[in-house]
Amino acid sequence: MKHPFKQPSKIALVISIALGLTACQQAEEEIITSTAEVQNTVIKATSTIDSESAIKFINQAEAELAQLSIEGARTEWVYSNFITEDTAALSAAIGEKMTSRSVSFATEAAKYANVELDPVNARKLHILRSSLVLPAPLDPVKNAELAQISSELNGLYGKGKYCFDDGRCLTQPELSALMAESQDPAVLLEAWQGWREIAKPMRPLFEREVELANEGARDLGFADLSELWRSQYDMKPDDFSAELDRLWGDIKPLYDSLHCYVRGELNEQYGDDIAPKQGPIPAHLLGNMWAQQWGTIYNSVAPEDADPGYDVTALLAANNYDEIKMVEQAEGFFSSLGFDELPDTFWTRSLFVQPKDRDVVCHASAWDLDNEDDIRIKMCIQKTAEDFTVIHHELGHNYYQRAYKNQPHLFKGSANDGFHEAIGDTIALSITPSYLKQIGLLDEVPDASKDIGLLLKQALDKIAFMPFGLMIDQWRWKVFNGEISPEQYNQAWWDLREKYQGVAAPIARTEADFDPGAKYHVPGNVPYTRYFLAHVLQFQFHKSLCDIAGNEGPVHRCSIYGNKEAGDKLNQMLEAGLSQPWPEALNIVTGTKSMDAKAVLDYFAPLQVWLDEQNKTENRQCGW
Ligand code: X8Z
Ligand code: ZN
Repeated sequence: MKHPFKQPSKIALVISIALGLTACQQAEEEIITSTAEVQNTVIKATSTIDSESAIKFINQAEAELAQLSIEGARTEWVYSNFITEDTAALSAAIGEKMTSRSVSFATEAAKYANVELDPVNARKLHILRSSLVLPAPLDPVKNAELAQISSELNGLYGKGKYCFDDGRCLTQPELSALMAESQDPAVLLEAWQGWREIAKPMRPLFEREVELANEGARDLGFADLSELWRSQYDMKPDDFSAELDRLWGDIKPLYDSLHCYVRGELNEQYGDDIAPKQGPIPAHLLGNMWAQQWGTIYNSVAPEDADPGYDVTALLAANNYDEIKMVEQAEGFFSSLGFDELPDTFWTRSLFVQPKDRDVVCHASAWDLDNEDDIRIKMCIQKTAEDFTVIHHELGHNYYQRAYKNQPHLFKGSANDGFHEAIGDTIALSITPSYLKQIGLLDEVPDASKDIGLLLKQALDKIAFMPFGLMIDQWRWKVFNGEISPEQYNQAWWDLREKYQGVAAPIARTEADFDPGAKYHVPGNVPYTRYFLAHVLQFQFHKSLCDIAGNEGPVHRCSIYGNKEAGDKLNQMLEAGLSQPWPEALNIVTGTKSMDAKAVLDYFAPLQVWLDEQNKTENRQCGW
């Protein structure tokens, strides 16, 4: 659901940029500026290009960013919690300021590119230069226009609702709940189509946003915004793209087997007219507004003989879990690993329940308001298994933020943005039956014969997500570099949805639609590849932490709950923040410096065998 890592309000979007931090985190979006005086000083002071002036510039920029990040975070927090014309204007104003300062620092940083510096300052310089995700052109009029557009796009998403004929107007989380619960294809189709209406007015704004941000990226010496986004991974941009292809190539056979199985089951449930046996799966039948995670249709596709027979949503209800109790339980997991409890202000300042009386950005996010201890989440929690996992996801951001709080400001971030997204998910992989029993939610741990059901449930969320996690930025990068023109936005979107996910729009779409805008991270300008990376990394982390915890059984049954050694190791990586290239951070927990899909494939190996057997027995023709 929601993002932000800080989530993304517009400001955040604009700024996160600057610091390379992760999208979901508020704090990361930095800010800059405060007085015109300071701004001028920075530029003038650096007219001599030597290491001494470079270091002086870096220190000055870092100090200013640290100061401004707090102003920006507060403004964005208020905007996302109270979307009105006034808070939108404040958000646009701070976005404009932050972007102008970030761009100024990035421009200045480029001048020192050839100066020899110690590794710490060289890294800080690179961060200053390449961490923007929405760079504005140097022209202040264009900067103001970009800030305005970015704010407006966020507002359109946050305020989005669809009204049914009977007068019920549903917000995004409410429509998502409907998509997860209903099995009536007509209702699913209406919710699917209705939500996408909110995105139509975004199209001209998005088009102009791309134009301006591309110009900003070029002003900074990048070919386009795609190159800038891909330059944030301690490797050459094209090598990063190749790395993604490599990882996806390893995972695709498992995805294909899952796709084949699910398509066959849906065909049995809905029949040939609604869910054909061949070709891409209609996107409204997968239990999720974007067909990105399919766990909510588990009951429809579960194996009769291996269903573990429990459902976390039902267990939460049966045990009277409300939104706060869900968050407390997630906090308890981190505490069991040795992390300090969340501060009182987390509980008093976070948003856990969707307010009835105002528009808020409901997409879940985690925030760090003061770069120290004022960490919070903002989430319209639904009392479901899915949101129980998302709570762990968000807290992962908060614990990361707090762990790196003693780093210099420019290193207050994750090793790369995929790391920020992976921490809470790693913890959530430990929500196993034995953990549920330990915390009193489950009476009996299902025996090993039920493992296929458990693995299938997990794969419906994790494996189904992977091509989606990849395709969003495959689309955006092509939009940024001009391979996809505005006249092709929607068609190209669906071409990629089909290519990667094997899903199709359930009704004809045209260029009057702007379906990418119906996904939070597009109007929010939050890079999305981070989630694909996180889905690989979390399995590597889980496996390594389970090894540290002395796990000897199958890794899908391992829970690191209560293991301080695993917690310690994890904390070491979190504390390092962005201070080292990500392979070094990865090495701390896993003892390896490369991302590798093997941990994913090993985890799901028994499922892959089972899926292939099922598909063979049913004589299914896989592929689309
Ligand atoms: O946006 C998020 C998080 C906040 S960073 C809730 N996620 C993505 C999404 O909802 O699309 C987590 C998984 C993918
Ligand atoms: Zn996140």
